[in-house]
Amino acid sequence: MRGTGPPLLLINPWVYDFAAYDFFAKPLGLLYLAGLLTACGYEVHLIDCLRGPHARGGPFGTGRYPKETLPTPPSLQGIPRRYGRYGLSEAAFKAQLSRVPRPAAILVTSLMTYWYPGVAAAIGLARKHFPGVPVLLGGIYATLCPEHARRHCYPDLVVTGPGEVAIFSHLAALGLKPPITFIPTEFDSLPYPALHLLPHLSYIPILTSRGCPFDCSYCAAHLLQPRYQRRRPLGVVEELFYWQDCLNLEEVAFYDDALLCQPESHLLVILEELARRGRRFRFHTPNGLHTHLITRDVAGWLKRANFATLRLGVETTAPGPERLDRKLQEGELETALAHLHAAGFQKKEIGVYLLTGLPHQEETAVVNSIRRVKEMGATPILAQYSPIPGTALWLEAVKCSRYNLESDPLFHNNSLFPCWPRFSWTHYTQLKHLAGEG
Ligand code: B12
Ligand code: SF4
Repeated sequence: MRGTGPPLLLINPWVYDFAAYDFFAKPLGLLYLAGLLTACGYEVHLIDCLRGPHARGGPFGTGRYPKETLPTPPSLQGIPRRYGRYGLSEAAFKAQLSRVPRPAAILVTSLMTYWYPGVAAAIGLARKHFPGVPVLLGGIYATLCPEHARRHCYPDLVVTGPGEVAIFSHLAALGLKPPITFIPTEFDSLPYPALHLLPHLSYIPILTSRGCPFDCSYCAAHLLQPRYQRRRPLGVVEELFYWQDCLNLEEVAFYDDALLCQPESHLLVILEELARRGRRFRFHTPNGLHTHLITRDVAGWLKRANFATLRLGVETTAPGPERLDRKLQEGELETALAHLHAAGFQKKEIGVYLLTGLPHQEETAVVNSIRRVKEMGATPILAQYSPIPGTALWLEAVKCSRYNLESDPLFHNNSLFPCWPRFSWTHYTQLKHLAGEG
């Protein structure tokens, strides 16, 4: 939909990394802004550097991004992996820029802190193509490392935190007032994210809540979304119907940090209403679910509603005070898995994220967790720890890292295992084999 207001160009930049895969990864924050700005009458254009269709398709609409190998940054020399740019070729990006009318402002999003070279590259090229157009940078990297973003990506402005209210004052300061004034105060009052702007979308990314009531020491959720807010469950159902009708999609990926909180008044209401109205979707929870909230009732509903990719957020199976998460007590994983099995889920359908690479974590603890998860009839999946500035664990991470974490977000890359002093790829490959991933 074209607005009559000032034209804006929104950009989802490339990923620069050793590895990246579209495992239900879409720029939902930027799409929320696109939906809102469109509703306020701006003329919104989007360039998604990670747009599909992907070269090699995976299950349920996931897939591999095209990759162009690039020289490994000097500070990461010696890593036996190919560094590169994932997504559109530079030529394709430039071609897209030339198809867009000169915008009044460029809005760039950012995700992982260590992907900032992709942000800097996209901003550099966009600036060259549209000299003099102001560039606003927001998103996760911008929020977690605003100073670094200013110094290394050269936007005109770094915007931190949720963008829905802030964006209007920044655009107004540039003289770009919206034709329609609408300041959303609640999550429920937001227009839908502009999913239709993504070409070749193969699944619906959806948020039913923002933020998380827990506070695990390695996690940045409370820095990014300080307020825990849930949507009206029936509003979520309407959105799912809307996108299924518009885009003819069945796959749905939940992006919530805390999807299972108070399930009787939230997720179960959504699933019951979908069942009542006879619509079929297939659900995926690439972000881990809170294991201790999986009751018999919840497990039954997850099965009936057709959840195909289940991921449980578990740091370690070891009990004790040294746990860093604040969300799982002894015996709770066993109970949750028993409910999931009783509901009919198979071992291969239940992925248990085990966090590896934490400060002071012994490899033997990971080995034990892998074995324990397998014994319990689930599939261990290794999730590598990425140190994040501002989190409770950050200072400890800085102290014990092999890298100078404070000097460059490139060192936050989870593939480096920056906080394991004796990390070796051979050991890690053995762990992956043990987990059955290798
Ligand atoms: C959903 C999610 C995923 C999804 C998909 C992510 C994607 N889009 O690609 C999946 C499950 C695939 C995923 C995977 C991973 N994730 Co993740 N993920 C998230 C999560 C929970 C939500 C992100 C999101 O979509 N939020 C919803 C939208 C609405 O919010 P938003 O993007 O922040 O946008 C708002 C603002 O930032 C702002 N904004 C955004 N853009 C712009 C632009 C402008 C101009 C302005 C003004 C404002 C603005 O306004 C938006 C609306 O309010 C965050 C935690 C969190 N709570 O944010 C972690 C998080 C981003 N993930 C993280 C990590 C570590 C990972 C993994 C490495 C996990 C692992 N160990 O294996 C992997 C790696 C992914 C990969 N592809 O390689 C870390 C980041 C670490 C870092 N160093 O940066 C986070 C912060 C979680 C944490 N540990 O604290 N993730
Ligand atoms: S429960 Fe999950 S989202 Fe919430 S603080 Fe802990 S790790 Fe972060």
